Amino acid sequence: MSNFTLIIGNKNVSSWSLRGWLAIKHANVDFNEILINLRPECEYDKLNALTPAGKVPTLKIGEDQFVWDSLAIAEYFNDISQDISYWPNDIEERAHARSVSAEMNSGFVALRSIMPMDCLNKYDRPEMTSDLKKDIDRVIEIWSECRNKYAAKGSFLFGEYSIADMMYAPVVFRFKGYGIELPDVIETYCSAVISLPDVQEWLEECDPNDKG
Ligand SMILES: N[C@@H](CCC(=O)N[C@@H](CS)C(=O)NCC(=O)O)C(=O)O
Repeated sequence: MSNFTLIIGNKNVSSWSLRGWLAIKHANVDFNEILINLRPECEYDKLNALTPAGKVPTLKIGEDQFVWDSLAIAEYFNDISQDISYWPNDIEERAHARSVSAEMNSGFVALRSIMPMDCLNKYDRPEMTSDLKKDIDRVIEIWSECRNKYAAKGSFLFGEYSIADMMYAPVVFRFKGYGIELPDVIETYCSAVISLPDVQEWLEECDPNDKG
């Protein structure tokens, strides 16, 4: 039996769960999953009984150690994974990757609330409020800058797949699900994320009846 249990929400709609799940998958470790239904009604009793912060994703290590918040989970697997890359090696690039990841983790409130992630279903383009437009423009700015700077190193934000891509993967599904028009360079980046084997495995386990 594995030492790791990842507690997550409904795969089709739980964007933070997707980030934490991509982080543990990248580590190539065995893990158990516990699914907590967040929709249509949140199973608060189960959520609060199983997680210290009442949030998914939460990683349980052994019987009594917990790591919560998707970025903390990703950092934990970075720390324990000797030969697997989670951040760029270069210090300046790593600082850049950490900055855009932290920006995702703490911001983009309009994008998150007006365009909830729903991996499998399609929705009409929402009304473009100034806050939503600001968030979408900022994501496009971040991704474009990264792709322009690091394209020679690979297909992802910092060339090689990193925590930054895990943090922004749910935004790829938001853009696709709500038909947001994107520059070609961003379309290409979105396709690279969707083609990742780990992302494809997540999609296979999504239930389209779980609605965002
Ligand atoms: N910043 C946190 C956010 C976690 C979060 O808000 N998760 C949502 C589900 S996607 C949740 O647990 N909601 C239940 C609640 O807030 O009661 C992370 O990165 O993990």
